[in-house]
Amino acid sequence: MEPKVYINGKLYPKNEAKVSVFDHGLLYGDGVFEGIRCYNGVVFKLEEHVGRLYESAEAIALEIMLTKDELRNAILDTLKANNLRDSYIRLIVTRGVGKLGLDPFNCGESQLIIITDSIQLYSKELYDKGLDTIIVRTIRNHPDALNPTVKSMNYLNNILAKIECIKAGAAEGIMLNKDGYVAECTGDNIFIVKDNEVFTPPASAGILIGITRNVVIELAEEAGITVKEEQMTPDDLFNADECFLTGTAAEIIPVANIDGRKIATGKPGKITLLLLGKYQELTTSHPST
Ligand code: PXG
Repeated sequence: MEPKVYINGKLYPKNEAKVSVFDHGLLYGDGVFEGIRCYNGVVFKLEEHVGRLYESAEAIALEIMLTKDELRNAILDTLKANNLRDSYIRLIVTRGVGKLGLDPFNCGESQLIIITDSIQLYSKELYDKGLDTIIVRTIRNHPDALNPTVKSMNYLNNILAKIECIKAGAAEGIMLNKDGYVAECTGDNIFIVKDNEVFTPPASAGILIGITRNVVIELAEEAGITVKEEQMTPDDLFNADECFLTGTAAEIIPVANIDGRKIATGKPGKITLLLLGKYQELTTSHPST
């Protein structure tokens, strides 16, 4: 069966799922998006992802033509039409079809696209071994210029960082903010463990507040582990006992080394593995519907 893509209330076969070249999403990267996982027929953290999509849209003065309820139903219907129980769901809301020129208010209605597919950011082997990473020179967007809490279609900052790390042969790039503090990776949040406490950069470091990040903080606290949101420097990373990354697609993945420097033994650490186990319990323990 050919995959079907939802565009503005209709399902199209994958090859016929197209948007106009005059859509400001394409012309100017003017839009917002979300990435969500469905595990065994249950959409993981659906409320949170839908909530963040509406907040991102609000931040760029973009109206989503559906209510949150209608959007949730559209997601579930698209999964059903594709007969999927395990999937990566990509929501995209573009500014809509307009004229050349920046003015977003000459565009028609915003366009809503729902793609249900799969995504694998890192190979299975890397989950056991940990990632080779580098600190990239591309500075994370200044939060006062383009707020990284908005999950916008403007990902050039992250793509430039990704190009840098791929050219250097690394699996992921760690981005610093304009003050030299650690922000996040190109598409994942970052955590370290030091003396049995968990640390992650705060919102003020200029990061996307990852939904996986929030789940991991909760899981750690439930396990009696102290979590601190604190500014951290590259030295804090090099001196960490453990380091791992989080994201909807990546889930939790250990970091083996940064700029060629091993994190402790270079093997996934015990708190990383504990949290990974708890995360997997959460994503597999849902009753199937
Ligand atoms: N930081 C950035 C910059 C991200 O884009 C995360 C952190 C993790 O957030 P969540 O909420 O997923 O825990 C992201 C996640 C895609 C895609 O193509 C999306 C992301 C990353 C990589 C690919 O849908 N966003």
